[in-house]
Amino acid sequence: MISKEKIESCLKTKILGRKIHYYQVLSSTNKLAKNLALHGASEGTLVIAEKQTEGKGRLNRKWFSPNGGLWFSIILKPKIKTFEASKLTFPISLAIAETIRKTFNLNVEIKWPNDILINNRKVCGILTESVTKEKKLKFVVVGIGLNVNINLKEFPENLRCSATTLKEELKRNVKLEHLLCELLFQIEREYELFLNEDFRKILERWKSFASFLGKRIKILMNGKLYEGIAEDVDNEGKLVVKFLDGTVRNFVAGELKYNFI
Ligand code: BT5
Repeated sequence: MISKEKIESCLKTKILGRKIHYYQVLSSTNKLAKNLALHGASEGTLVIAEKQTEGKGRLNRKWFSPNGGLWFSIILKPKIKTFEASKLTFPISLAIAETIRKTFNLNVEIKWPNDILINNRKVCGILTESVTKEKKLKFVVVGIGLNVNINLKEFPENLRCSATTLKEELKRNVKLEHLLCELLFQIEREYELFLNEDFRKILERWKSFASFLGKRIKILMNGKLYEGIAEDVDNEGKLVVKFLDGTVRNFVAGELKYNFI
């Protein structure tokens, strides 16, 4: 069980998690966080659930969220242009990857745009949802799903080959509250840098986790499959792909695959 008191006592942040909404069971932390933000919840508000019954991925996909994981959402209110909100996944995924590497000494990778992988298997997903009013960015809900103390055999069969958990990798359980506090601390740090610093500097560090760069990749976008070399991620966060005929295209979104045979 996650203890709200334990979270409060290990928090080192200034704004993230200073207001906590804790639930044993919730449909989706992102859904509730969005609702709270629409009703005026402050920046940094954290929604966390032990278990989600309708955990959401991107494009209405489902996120498997049983007991033992960290399923949480944070409300952010960055003073940035609406089109820049999609860049937020970069400081967030960088903070998560850095925390996992530093805390557990695990070899972690980031797969564009928003997956955290260990040994080529997904351990964490991020869902960023922006709400705008009259074209202005009102708030962003960042939802993070991290597989922690879960055995792989509890996963639905179709995910067992593509997913992993920290417990599977470390062969032990991890203290959820401590890990959450560390994650929030790093996320806040990277978020502040994102607001005050050149995005390119964050991207540079992000790229050190991006082992797909330079590799042969396939990318599925709007039902169409493209194949080429992942050349770079540009300063807008778009994936630059060089096709076999030499032409280059920048992708805003899509499903990336690499390390295939
Ligand atoms: C994501 O979507 O990776 C974003 C996941 C965000 C989940 C968090 S949990 C807290 C917050 N509240 C929510 O309701 N959501 C957020 P996407 O890139 O679309 O990946 C979804 C795909 O990952 C699914 O279609 C499955 O193939 C796979 N998947 C589902 N559950 C998984 C899990 N627990 N671990 C690894 N892979 C999973």
